Parts: sequence; structure tokens; C-alpha cells
Amino acid sequence: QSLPANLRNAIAQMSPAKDPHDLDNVEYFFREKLRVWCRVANGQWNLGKIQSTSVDDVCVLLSNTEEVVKVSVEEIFPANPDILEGVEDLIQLSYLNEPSVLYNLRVRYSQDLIYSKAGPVLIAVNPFKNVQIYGKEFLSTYQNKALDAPHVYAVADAAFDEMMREEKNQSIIISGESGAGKTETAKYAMQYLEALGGGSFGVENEFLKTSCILEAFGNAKTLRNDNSSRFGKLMEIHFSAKGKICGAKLETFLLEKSRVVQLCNGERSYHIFYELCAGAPQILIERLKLKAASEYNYLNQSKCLTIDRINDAQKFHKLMEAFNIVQIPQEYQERAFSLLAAVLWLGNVSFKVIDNENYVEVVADEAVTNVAMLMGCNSKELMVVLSTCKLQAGRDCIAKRLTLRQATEMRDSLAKTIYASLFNWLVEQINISLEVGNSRTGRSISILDIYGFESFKNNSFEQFCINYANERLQQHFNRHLFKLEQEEYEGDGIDWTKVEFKDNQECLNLIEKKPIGLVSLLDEESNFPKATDTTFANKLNHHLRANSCFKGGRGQGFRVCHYAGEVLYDTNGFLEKNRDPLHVDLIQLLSSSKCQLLNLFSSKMCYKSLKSATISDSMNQTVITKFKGQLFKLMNKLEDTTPHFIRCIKPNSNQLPGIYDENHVLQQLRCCGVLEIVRISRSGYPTRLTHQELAVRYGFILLATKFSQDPLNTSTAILKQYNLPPEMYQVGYRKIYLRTGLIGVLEERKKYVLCGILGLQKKFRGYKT
Ligand code: AOV
Ligand code: MG
Repeated sequence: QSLPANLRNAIAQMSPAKDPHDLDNVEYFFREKLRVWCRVANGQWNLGKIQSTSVDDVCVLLSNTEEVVKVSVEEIFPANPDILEGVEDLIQLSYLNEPSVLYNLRVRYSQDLIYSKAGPVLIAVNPFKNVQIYGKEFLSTYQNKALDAPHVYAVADAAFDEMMREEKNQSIIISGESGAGKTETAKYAMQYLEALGGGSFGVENEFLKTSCILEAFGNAKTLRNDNSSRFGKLMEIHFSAKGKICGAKLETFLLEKSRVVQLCNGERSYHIFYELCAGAPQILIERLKLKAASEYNYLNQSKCLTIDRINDAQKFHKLMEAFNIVQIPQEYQERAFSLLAAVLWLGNVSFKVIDNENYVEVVADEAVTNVAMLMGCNSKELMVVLSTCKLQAGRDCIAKRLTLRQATEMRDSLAKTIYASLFNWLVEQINISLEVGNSRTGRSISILDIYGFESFKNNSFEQFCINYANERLQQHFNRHLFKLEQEEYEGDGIDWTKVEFKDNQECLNLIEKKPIGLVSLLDEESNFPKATDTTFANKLNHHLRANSCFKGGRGQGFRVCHYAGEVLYDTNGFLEKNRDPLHVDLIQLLSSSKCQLLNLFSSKMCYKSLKSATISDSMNQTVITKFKGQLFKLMNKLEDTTPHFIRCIKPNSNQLPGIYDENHVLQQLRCCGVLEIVRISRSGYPTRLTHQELAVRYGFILLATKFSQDPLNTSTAILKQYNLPPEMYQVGYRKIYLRTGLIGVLEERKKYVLCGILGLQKKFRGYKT
């Protein structure tokens, strides 16, 4: 038996590529008339052939323009032979350098091959158009293993196989900047698992329906993405011993609440508001006193009410379908819609300043009447709550009138609270419908899809939280692909040349370190009554200078060097958003309402404050601290799984098909260390088994006499018996390390040997009877 051709090729290509900066190498390319990549004046990479060389410079004849240009040796990289054009896995490239990787992905992208591999990582370049690579036919092709081209289906399949084989929880971790395609990719992964493990589990396509609901309530148009997730989500899918889905659990992270009341120009609030206004049937319009989206202040402030090529009314009908499939009772659906309309009307509630006094009264117009009606509460009470604030003065309770600013904040706070509670309630409803039966650990696949890295002209608290989450995720990625891998090789005494990578620990220290880190300082200022956003900015500039990831800013600004680039934050609003105060009067208003949903929300708020030691304790738990806790829990959970990474790449910032902006792509490839990953996996060993595991799984091939006291010797004997080439594995003190693809070969051979044995047994039995 000989090795399959693809493995042999892989071995051949594993000889390390020459150092591109080596002048000898340049000479070699010159002598052999081989093609090189050369960076020309505009920064673009062009193909060419070397004409002559000197100590520092090289003259290159460009292939496209037939011009001869003079460039320095640093601007020259070896190009790969034609035969390697558009390879599936970047580890197949003979010469690994930035222009070659960029070109390879570009070639594939231009043929609609949006998926590629970088060793263990799947790279998905967003096509921004429909590509015919999904659906029934492709699902079954991957299920039958008839195709192994890189695909999100293949990743989901590998996770499933590994879960069944190892009985270990798996995770599919999707990252990339805003608009890179994470949410779409997550949906395709769920679609695959649903097709694979469906059947015994409720209604078909249930996952996709839950996505539809979540997107309506948790996604919005931003300047980066028309369907941007404004919350993070982890979908944990559980399987039975037979590999059938037996339930799922959805967990969400920090929804961007501020969007409900405040929008940037060109952005929208949550899709659901526009869908409701555009798609509600007449009877609902009347009941909710609905108007067109353009009539609501919360929606019309950004001068953007529609999204190109999106029909909000149609989306509303899809949502209604999804509601029914997830089995949210009709009556609750209606209550939810009432609350959405209440939020919209709240934005139209206005105040009039009383004679030159410094306080306001609510204008008694249709807005406030409608809010009260929709919330099921008394409109007089509502007006009092929105314009006053009860204060405890000794034993007495006095009502203090609010200023215009305070009253507006109170109103917005009510809107945000209702919306966020509604979102959380929906997540609970979805969880009830996905209910995990008596599942056990060891057979689940979690799919993580969070908000991607964001950098706008103006970045606030929300971007800070989002980018912090991405920073944590990047650390997890680095840990698994670089740190743990290399530490294990070294610790187990196998031959290894270390690969350097860009660690983001310094940036995480900047954010998390106690007592002097961004989070601690933010909390400190948030708890200090006299602090302002400016004193906060000053404090940061004063204390964090020593960290190389911190760059001060002017006035209220500060800059952070994130793994994905530098972001300038404006501290304006940081303290208030972090405190996220919820007035007791508002909770009381909700609990006095006739709407059961609002009662439920208010009881949760009270419950939370009772559960913690003191009321102030829970009130004081700031948003960022809660979020940090959630992220830690998430990371711990992910650490208990075998990760499968998907890196989404955004090929241009205009969300357009067919445009491959090299600089934009390169920047993203650099952030996630694609070249380094390829370098590690090309010389690395992705599969590892302890000597015991190897013996249990594959040892039956050995004669009893060959089992040695020393597990290491036994392992070597087994691998010899299977006739595996020695350059394909390494034997460590504790484990056996196998190169890419070798585990498959072993499995094949095991099957082959087993079939032989079974065949013999059958023959033997036949002979006896
Ligand atoms: P994101 O999740 O990474 O951004 P999305 O998954 O929402 O990005 O993708 C953005 C848009 O790109 C989608 O609405 C589609 O139009 C398009 N797209 C992405 N992947 C595909 C695909 N495989 N096929 C076709 N079109 C695709 V954010 O949530 O903003 O970080 O917070
Ligand atoms: Mg998304």
C-alpha cells in the first residue's frame, strides 16, 4: 500500500520555503527566470521576472506592462509556480509570503471559491452576492464526504465527527470584522448540523427560524453592515448518542441598548421597528395606533428609514411565520408588538418647560396617551413618572421635578429598559422551544457569533465593549493556534522551531488589569458622583501611559491599539452608559401595569436586586463589569471544547460583490496572523494521541509479544506496523503527534485490516457449518 498522492505532495511541500530576503534566493530566481512578486510605486503587488541584481536593488520586468522597474530586495518575494494557482489550502503554497497569499485568495474569490483553508482555520471571503454552494445538494455531498473542498459545511462536519468519535464538546468560533460574514456563516453551520442531526427534533429549520427572530430584534443597519448584529450569541446544540439533535440552548451577550433611542446619521434602529410599521395588518395598525416609521422620532432622527433591496413588510411576514414555528402564543406576540409600539410612541413624548423655571411637564398629547394605553398603565401616573423623581428625605418621600435633560433621560431609559427586557424575554421563549432534553455533556457543538470589530469616526462605549469582546476572542484564537500548540511540542520534547506571533496580551492587560486598567478606572469613575467624562479621560491619560497599547487623545478622547487596528474612543457618555441607572419609579410603573409582560420584567428587576446582598450592590454592578464576567464565563466554556475556527474576511468596505481590495484584505489577514498559522501548521502536528489512546484504538494490529512495558515503544511499533512514513509523525514523552491527514490514513487502514479479519472470521464460520 502506498500513501495517497495528496499526502505525498504535502510531505514534499513541507520543506521550508527559503527566506525571501536572502539575496541568494533572489539570484536563484534570476538564474532560473522564475516569477517574482514585486511591489511597485502605488503599493500594488505585480508579477515580474528579475532582469539584473545588485547589492541593494533589483531590476524587474513587469509581466503586465512590460516595464522595467528598480526596487529594493525587500520589495521582492518569490511567486509560486502556475500549478499552485488558487490552491485550496495555503499550506500547499511552496512560497509563503503576503503577495502570494493575497493572490491565491483573489484567484479563488474571482471564481466564487469563497472558502479556503489556512491549515486548521477556514477562511471565508464575503461574496456579497448569492453563490450557488449551499442547499440540499451540497449538504448531502458533504454529508457523504463526496467532496472535501473547503466549506463551512466541511467544518461543521468535522466538528460533528470529532464529537462523535471523541465524545468531547466542540465549538465553531467565527470571527472577523463587522460585515465580514460571521452571522451568515453561523447560519450555514447551523443549517448543516440541522440537516445532519435533524429528524427527531421538532420542526425542521427551527434554528433558522430562531435566527430570523433574533435578527429582527437584535440586528440593525450600521455604516459597516446593513444587517449588523448588535448582540453576541452562542448557540449550543446537543446531540444524542446516535448523533441526533436533542435540543439546543441559546445564550446572548450585551445588546446595544442605546440604539433604541439614539442613532448616527445613515444608521437604523433595530429592524423590527421598521418591519412592524411597514408590515402590520390593518387590525394591528389600529390597535397599536401605528403610523409610518417616518413619524417616529426614535426612527427618523438618522434620516435613514429603508435599506436597499430590503422589503421590511415582507420581512414582517417572515417573522410572523417564525413566531409561530417557535410557538410563541398569539396573545404574547400581540403583547410584544404593543410594547414595541409603546417604545416608538415614547420617543414622541415631549416636554414643556414651565415658565422660565428649571423643570418640565409632560405634554399631554396623543403620544403619551398611546404609550399609557399600550403599556397598560394609567396615563397620569406615566406623566408623573416621566417628569418627577421620588426622593427619600428622612422618613418622607418627596417628589422632585425633573429638568428637561433629566426628563428626557428618564423617558429614554424607560424605552431602553422595555426593549432590552423584551429581547431577553424572546431569548427565553426561544430557549423554551429549543429545550434541551436529558442531555449529557460531551456531545454538543457550540457556535459562536459575536459583533465584529468596529472602528468608526466616532466610537463610544458600545464600540469599546464590542472591541473588548473581540480582543478576548482573539486571545482564545492565539492561545489555541499558537501558544498551546507550541508549548505542548516543547513540553513533550519533540523537534520544533518556534514560530513567533502577535500576542495581544498587552492590550488585554490595558483593559482588564486591576486596579489600573480601563475597566477598573471606568468603574471607579462611574461610582464617583462628581466625575465627568472629561475627568475620566484625564484619569486614563494619567494612569495608562505606560502601556504600549494606550495612546492618549485630545480632550475627551483616548486611543487604543487593538489587534485589528487603532481606535479613537470618545469618552462622552461612557460613565452614564456604564452606570445604566434604572430608576425605582420606573420599576414600580412597570409592576403596576396591566400588561403581564411588563409585570414579569419588573419582577425580574426586583428579584435581581433582592438576590444580591444589598440593593445598591446589584444597582452598582456596572455594565462593563457584568460584561467582563460574561466574557470570562464564555471563555471558560469555550476552553472546555475543541475549537474549530472560521475567519471571515471582508473584501471591501462598500459591501459590493466582485471587489477585492488588497490592502483591506491584507490588513485582516495580518490581524489574525494567517501567515503564521500556515507556517505553524505546515510544520506542525494537528492530531495528537496519548500512547495509551493509540494502543487502545489501533493496537489490535500488534501481536501480543510486541506490546512493550514502555508505552513509547508500543506506539512506535504500532505506527511501524501500519507502515506510516516516519516523517509524518513524531513521538513525544506522553503523546504521538501526527501530521495533517495522517489520522484519516490510519482510520482507513484500520478499517481495511478489520475487514480482512472479519472476512476471515466469516469464511471460518462458513467452513464450520
Ligand atoms: P457579520 O455578522 O460579520 O457582521 P454578516 O454575516 O451580517 O456580517 O454579513 C454581512 C452581509 O454580507 C450579509 O448581509 C450578506 O449580504 C453578505 N454575506 C455574508 N456572507 C455571505 C455568504 N456566504 N453568501 C452571500 N452573502 C454573504 V457584524 O454582525 O456587523 O460584525 O456586528
Ligand atoms: Mg453579525
